[in-house]
Amino acid sequence: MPIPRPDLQGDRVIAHVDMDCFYVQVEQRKQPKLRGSPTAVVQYNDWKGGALIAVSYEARKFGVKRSMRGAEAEMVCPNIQLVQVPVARGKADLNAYRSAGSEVVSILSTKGRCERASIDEVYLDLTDAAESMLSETPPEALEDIDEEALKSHVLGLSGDEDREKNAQRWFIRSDAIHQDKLLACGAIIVAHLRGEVLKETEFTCSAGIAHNKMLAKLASGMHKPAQQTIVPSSAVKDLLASLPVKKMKQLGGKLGSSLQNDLGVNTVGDLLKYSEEKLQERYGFNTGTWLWNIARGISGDEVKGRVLTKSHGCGKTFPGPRALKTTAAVESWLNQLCEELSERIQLDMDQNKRVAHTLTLHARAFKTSDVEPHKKFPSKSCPLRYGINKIQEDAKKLFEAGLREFLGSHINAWRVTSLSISAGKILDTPRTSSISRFFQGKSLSSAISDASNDDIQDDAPSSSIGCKENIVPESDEDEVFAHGKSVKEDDAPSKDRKIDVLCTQSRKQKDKGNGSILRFFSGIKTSAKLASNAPSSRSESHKVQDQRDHQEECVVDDHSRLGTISNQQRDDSWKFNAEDIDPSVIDELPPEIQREVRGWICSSKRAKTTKQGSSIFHYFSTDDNA
Ligand code: TTP
Repeated sequence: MPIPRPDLQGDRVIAHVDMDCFYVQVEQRKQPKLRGSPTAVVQYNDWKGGALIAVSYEARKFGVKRSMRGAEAEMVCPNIQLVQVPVARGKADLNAYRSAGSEVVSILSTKGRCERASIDEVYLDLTDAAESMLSETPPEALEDIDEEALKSHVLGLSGDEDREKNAQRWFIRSDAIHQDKLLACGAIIVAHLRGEVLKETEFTCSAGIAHNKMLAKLASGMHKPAQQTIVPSSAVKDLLASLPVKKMKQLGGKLGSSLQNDLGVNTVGDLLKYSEEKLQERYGFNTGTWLWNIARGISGDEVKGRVLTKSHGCGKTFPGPRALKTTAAVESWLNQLCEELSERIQLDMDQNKRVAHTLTLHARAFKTSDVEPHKKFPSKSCPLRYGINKIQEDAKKLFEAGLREFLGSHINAWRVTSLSISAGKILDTPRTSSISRFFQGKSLSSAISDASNDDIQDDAPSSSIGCKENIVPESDEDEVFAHGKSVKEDDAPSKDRKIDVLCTQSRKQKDKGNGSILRFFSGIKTSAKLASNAPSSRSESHKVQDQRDHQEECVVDDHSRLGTISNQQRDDSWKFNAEDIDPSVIDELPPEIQREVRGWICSSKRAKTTKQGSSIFHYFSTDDNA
């Protein structure tokens, strides 16, 4: 659901930069002989020459469109060069495009906060850079303005023929309002960045420069390729007046349809007829205000400082006769998708020290009889466990859970037409090798517990399957995770773990993983001991837990000691035999944590005591009196 955010209109300078026919450019860089000729990138598939996923601007002139297949494109443009997407594991391998996107991001992120929005687009917050430029070298004082900047399309300026002259005048107008001067500075910075991108990567890109993300995004696509468009505040009303509502982000679906069908609102400008109260009455408080705002070009969405992907996903479609009919076929494809996903999250962990927490499966399917023809295959999530086999195992369980729900009581044959698996809720791990810090950001149980049916959660349905990389996950993925962890794990620990977690009534939220560190050492004879004093040395795990879940009283005990525990007793420590630790469990951890744990186990074996003050000590402090 859209959320309105206050916007300090005009105070920000935001750019949206979008690469031009991106996959084509990546292929043209690989094969320079393709430059300048009509080219399209085709998805791996031999049916009618495969589906086009990127089309060069030269080919577009002939009427070649992304919706075409290779054979159709050849009919309208006989000279077209069709380049196959690289293939790995029987599906498109997007790695080359991903890293090309990263090259661009590393250049664009040098002038301000940068949010990577997809494989080939970013938002930049250039407010500070523009303010500095305006105070130090305002455009009117510049002898030469970047030629590329002067070619900008400035919305609201009249006369196409004198566009450049008008733009030049607009850039150097000394009586311009502060907001326009800021935009002019932003446009000069963007032109410079685009030049750098071209020089360093050989890729062209287009950009929109405005006072917020929504307007910048709308503008970046208005003049392509290799051009930029500026949206001064004075031009916003006209820009939105004729813009079809369905073109707006978040209005492409049901909300947009309802606006059209129920209110007769076809353009964003039509929304101006409705008061905020009326829109709130109809669509609820937040959505109503959001709609009222967008009709006026108001949007306070921030550019989030994020240059890495927010999720990793890989999918495969099985159109027409290729639809999958058996669980064995689904499993075989899932295994391949999971292999790729596992490699990518592992690489992310190694390179960026980030850990993914949620595994989500999306599928499209239909039943061969026409019962419930509109029923969708439910998307399912569970905590993500690292390791190819575990991901494959969990993905299979997610599919089975989804299929059961999809089929319901009907015994029916089914077909799966697409499958995708994604890793979301990716969080940083601290750079320092500290297991305690690692677990702050990670519900460890997600890495070690089975994706039992209790862990499997419904996920928001997605239409994201396809070849375009989804950097930003479904908006409610975080929400799903927040509720997604099995509460039962803590409520009813398995017998062999011999661990229990007691929490007081005042606990507001069910614990998500408090005992997880204990489960980590699943083979251990844990002898939880309640320390009778030293609350100041209260275990770090509990501090973390307290911060996370706002729980006021929560202690770890072993089964033999279940009972009420006083505040004084709350400090917990427990004991284990290093020899009892299952080494395969340690293999699941990130390498630097593994090293720390192994080092600690060795020293523990040697000394039979753990050094006070070690970060690990806080979790696994030994106590011979237990
Ligand atoms: P887009 O930015 O949507 O398009 P584009 O860069 O090819 O062309 P434009 O100049 O009009 O922006 O997508 C970026 C890349 O993502 C595109 O080159 C190929 C890939 N892609 C798919 O694989 N499938 C899709 O359905 C879309 C929309 C894109």
